[in-house]
Amino acid sequence: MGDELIRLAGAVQRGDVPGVQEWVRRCLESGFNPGDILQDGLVTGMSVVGRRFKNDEIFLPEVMIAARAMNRGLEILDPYLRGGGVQYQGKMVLGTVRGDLHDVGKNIVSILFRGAGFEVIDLGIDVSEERFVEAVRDHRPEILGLSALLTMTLGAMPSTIQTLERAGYRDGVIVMVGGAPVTEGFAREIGADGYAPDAGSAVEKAKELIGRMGKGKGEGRREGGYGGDDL
Ligand code: B1M
Repeated sequence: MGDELIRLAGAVQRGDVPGVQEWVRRCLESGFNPGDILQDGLVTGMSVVGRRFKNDEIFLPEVMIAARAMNRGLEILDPYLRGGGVQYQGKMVLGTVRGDLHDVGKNIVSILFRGAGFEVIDLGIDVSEERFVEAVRDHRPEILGLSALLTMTLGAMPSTIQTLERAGYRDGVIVMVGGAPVTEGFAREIGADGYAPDAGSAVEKAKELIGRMGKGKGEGRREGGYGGDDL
């Protein structure tokens, strides 16, 4: 790994916003691949933060500061992760579920989906079941993406799916779930359509599901389409 990437990972660990911004720029100038800058610089730095937090070597404020620095770095990297001239793939409504404030992974998902040709409506963090359903009603996305980082907030995933069902919008949208505590088995159990362990494979999974379900690229909605009652 290049010295610049090590410096970048170090700046994330220190929560050094100007340092992160400078090293992302320097890495880009040195010709590093944006995907490697994301993975080997920013994500590697955040993994160390996670490990140190788990071992009680650092505390919440430091973690929060590191996450902020990581997000500032992502903002710079964002345009470079969007390939030029990619084909439109469809629309995604995305958010971190109710009660959960973690957004770093969700932001990476957002960036990589946009980079792959999706229009992403990012609802942010702590998104209630009702807000997700309203966004599905208003934007008619092919994909609804739910992110959760806490075991405690996993329950908001099935309740979002149930709220979607009750409102009559479930059949019209592919529900994808992800985040560190989420597993393939959990996704199946709660009736989600897809799961991916990381943002890159989530993009591939979404394309596969859209292809399989005959959605996206103007092909129309899944059979049954959107019904939809008022919330
Ligand atoms: Co929190 N936190 N945190 N935290 N935090 C974790 C998640 C934890 C594992 C740390 C630990 O104890 N070891 C633990 C959860 C334990 C559990 O429930 N299993 C934890 C805890 C306990 C808490 C608090 C409860 C702490 C407290 O208050 N005592 C609290 C909860 C607040 C709340 O949400 N209500 C809390 C708070 C915070 C901060 C605010 C300080 C900060 C978040 C700031 C922010 O996000 N802006 C924070 C952070 C940063 C972390 C760790 C250190 C790092 C998370 C991260 O950004 N990872 C985390 C420890 C860890 O993960 N090792 C931890 C990097 C990111 C790139 O990975 O988010 O996994 P990740 O995303 C990946 C994949 O999961 C996947 O793709 C992404 C990129 O490839 N993915 C998807 C994510 N969403 C997807 C959706 C998809 C598909 C893939 O489809 C739709």
